[in-house]
Amino acid sequence: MHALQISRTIRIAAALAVLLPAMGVRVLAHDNHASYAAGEPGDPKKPSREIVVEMGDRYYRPKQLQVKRGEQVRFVLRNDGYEDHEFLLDTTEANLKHAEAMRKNPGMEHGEPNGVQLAPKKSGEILWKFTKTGTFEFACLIAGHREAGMIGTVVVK
Ligand SMILES: [Cu+2]
Repeated sequence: MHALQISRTIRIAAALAVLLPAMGVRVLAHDNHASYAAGEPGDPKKPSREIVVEMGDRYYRPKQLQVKRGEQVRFVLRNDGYEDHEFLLDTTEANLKHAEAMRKNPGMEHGEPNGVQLAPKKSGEILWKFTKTGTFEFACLIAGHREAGMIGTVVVK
């Protein structure tokens, strides 16, 4: 493709990325979430196990978790760092794809039930039901953070 066409395509994609979510449409990096790889959003009426994950500047604690298939988990996330951080629960492939989309579109916001972004000293929750066995990943996809160690795993047995 011609360089001018490429830059035009990127501009159109960026404009759509801003407009479509406002209309309630999932686009770009989010269209691969039609069914969530790591399970499904939890049901607040059902019991859940609480797991507290502390987020600091470029780390999670704990960074390795084990759950049983079918288990519902209430993740309580606390950002104890001095920077914004996020927690996105997915497969490694999906997180890498998502990170790439964020590099192209800095400031991109997430509205997915499998993730939360937190300002310093804030906390948040995710209610998640693990319906599939396997190894999943939680990561912070703000540029450079995952690479610097903001990554952890959930093993579902
Ligand atoms: Cu981070």
